[in-house]
Amino acid sequence: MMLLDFRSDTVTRPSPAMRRAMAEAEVGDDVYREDPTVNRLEALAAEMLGFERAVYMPSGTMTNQVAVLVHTRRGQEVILTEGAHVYEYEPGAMASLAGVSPRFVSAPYGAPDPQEVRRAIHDSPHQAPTGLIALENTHNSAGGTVVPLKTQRAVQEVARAAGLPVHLDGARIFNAAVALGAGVHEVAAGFDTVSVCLSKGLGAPVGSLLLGPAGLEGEMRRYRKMLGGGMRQAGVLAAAGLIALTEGPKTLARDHARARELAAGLARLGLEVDLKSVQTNMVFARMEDAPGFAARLREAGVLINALGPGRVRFVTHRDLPAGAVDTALERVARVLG
Ligand code: TLP
Repeated sequence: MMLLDFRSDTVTRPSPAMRRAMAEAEVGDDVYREDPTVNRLEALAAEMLGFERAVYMPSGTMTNQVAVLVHTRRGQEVILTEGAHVYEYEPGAMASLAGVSPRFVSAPYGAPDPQEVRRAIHDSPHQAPTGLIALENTHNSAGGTVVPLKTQRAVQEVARAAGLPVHLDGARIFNAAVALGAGVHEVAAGFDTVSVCLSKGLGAPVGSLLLGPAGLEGEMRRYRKMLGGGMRQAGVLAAAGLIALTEGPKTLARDHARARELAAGLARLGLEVDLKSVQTNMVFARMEDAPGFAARLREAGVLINALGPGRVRFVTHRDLPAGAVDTALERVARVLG
């Protein structure tokens, strides 16, 4: 029986073209800025996303945390949307590395009310001062939902008025752009820094980029080195990243269509799926014993993740074989008895 892996789009393996590019990559010592392939990847990403600079790092956790480090001082607060990856799934890094705490605002489908963001800003001697505001697009724990550009702009205006920087966790910014029918530079516009992952739906084996202004580049590189992300001959990885950046976005619309099909099928089988939240490549279902269901489904040949006790997540991606959605639905039906 062929296992179908819906746990995440991070499970994708490098394509044959990536493997070839990796084998043939021109390399140098990237800590000296001498890796030509990394330099090309950073220049291309900066151009595509409309930023002065991009810095290549091993993971989206590192790009997010370096952003927190460059924007904040110890003791400050970071305003985040509820469920934000930068706090919920980055093992306490914000507190432990930057010494900052989160202040959550509610965010239906990942989009906060800009006025609530404004009210969450602190600037008094009695409270932790706000140092940063961050959005996430697409918003993972809200369902892989797309934050409208209008909401992003309104939050950016609130931030500007208060003199605060705004970061975007754009791990899946290309999924957001495809779903919005917008250019990726439009989704990235107006933020001080943006984190973009190459190793999710775009298919690279490793790597993320932190985009920002030239004035922050030195700090971004210093914190990357401090956290152990100075990678030397990283061109072997960046070569796959270049293909991910140029070719990867082309298959995302298909991933989204498959997620919609899967969601409709799961709903037909009686699972509690909020179809309105199925906007990109994720499908969440609520249930009583999520870990138990995930374990039984694994026995039947479908891998998924339980996110907490009451929710499971299915993620579609480029490495799912033809017919994967139908087969997965058959196996789910069998498990449901
Ligand atoms: N998310 C992973 C898990 O950590 C949940 C996944 O399988 O979805 N931002 C967002 C919005 C993410 O979803 C992720 C990864 C990251 C940042 C971190 O990226 P990595 O895994 O490269 O550190």
